[in-house]
Amino acid sequence: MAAEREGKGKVKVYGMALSGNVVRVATALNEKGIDFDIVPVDLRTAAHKHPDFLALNPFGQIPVLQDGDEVLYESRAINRYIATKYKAEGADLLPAAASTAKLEVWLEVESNHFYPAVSQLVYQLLVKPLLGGAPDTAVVDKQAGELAKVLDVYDAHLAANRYLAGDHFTLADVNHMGYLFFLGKTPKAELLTSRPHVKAWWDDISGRPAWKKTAAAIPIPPPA
Ligand SMILES: N[C@@H](CCC(=O)N[C@@H](CS)C(=O)NCC(=O)O)C(=O)O
Repeated sequence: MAAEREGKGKVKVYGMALSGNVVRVATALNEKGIDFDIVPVDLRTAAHKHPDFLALNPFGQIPVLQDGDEVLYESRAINRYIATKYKAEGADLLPAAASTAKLEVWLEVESNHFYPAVSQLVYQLLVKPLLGGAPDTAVVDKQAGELAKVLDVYDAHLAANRYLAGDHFTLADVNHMGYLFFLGKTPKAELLTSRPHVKAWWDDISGRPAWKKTAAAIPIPPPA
């Protein structure tokens, strides 16, 4: 454990392991080998709108990270904090040898292109049925079409790059993993498996021991 962490208590992640944004943070913490507890915040009971939780995140969204005196929201900012503060722990997610330019571009691509399409698809196909609802087929078709176009770009990029930032696994890969996992659990999993370079990338990064630990804590069966 990092020397800086001594005496500060265990890291806490407020949220639910069924949230892709919470899994994003869990992925980074496990890559760093940082022990943490998930403090349950159940969206189904609107716990994220309770005053106690709004005191941690006034936007009323999960995840929130508590690391000693530091209380942070916004999963991508949290992951940048983890990668920077604990640079020397576990996997270096911001390695000097990686292309900084590609790293920054693909962090933005995740947030602006991948996430908007995949999160809506996962919500319709996985979360809504778990909550007892039915997917809206018009939304599913539209978002599947959007995601297909986005993943075509990934496939071309990954044909020439082992990881998103080039030869090295980085924060850019980490930030995708939760939603790639959830996509793989939907009837639209072929969006992931039918693109050879995207599939090879996912097979590679999902084979990492830290990811296996992250996936094992998600309360749906791991990918076949
Ligand atoms: N930009 C935020 C998004 C967080 C987010 O959308 N969390 C969802 C769960 S996956 C949530 O709390 N939804 C409830 C709400 O928005 O009221 C982040 O990356 O942390």
